[in-house]
Amino acid sequence: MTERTFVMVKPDGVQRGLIGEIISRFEDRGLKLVGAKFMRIDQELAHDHYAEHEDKPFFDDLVDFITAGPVMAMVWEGQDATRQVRKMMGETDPAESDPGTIRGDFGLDLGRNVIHGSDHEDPGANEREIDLFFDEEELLDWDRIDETWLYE
Ligand code: D4T
Repeated sequence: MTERTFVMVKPDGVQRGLIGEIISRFEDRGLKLVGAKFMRIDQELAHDHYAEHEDKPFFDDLVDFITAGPVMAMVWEGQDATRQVRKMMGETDPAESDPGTIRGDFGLDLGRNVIHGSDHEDPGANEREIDLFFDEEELLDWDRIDETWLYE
């Protein structure tokens, strides 16, 4: 089932020069980039995005971190995209992530986990997050030339 998912290279990933590497992994996999925005998250957006963690002890640090520098917000499209991106990202804690995953290859610390992707176990999270970060006209419908060789 083709779907769209929200992905963001967090401020640590941007500062460490990992945007290109991360985009390459999704492109190589066959996922299609349909939206991208290099931006700074303000307090209001940070609170909306992390609303589910508002009561957690790490919430203030999380907001400080995600607003500390630019992020690369993206929408990727493909078959089972939300779940496949999460698998490619690894576990929330890089220390528990397998080598070969993004967090397993580029992170060591839970509070600096490089990338965010919509939770595939939270129905509607992908659409909710896409709506939070993008206007409809910022998302493009287009065909990758290799699509007939990516899908049966
Ligand atoms: P995000 O949302 O950043 O992609 O991470 P996950 O979806 O993988 O994990 P999450 O929502 O449970 O956590 C959000 C964010 O909070 C940081 N965090 C989390 C933290 O600093 N301390 C903690 O104890 C937890 C659970 C890391 C990711």
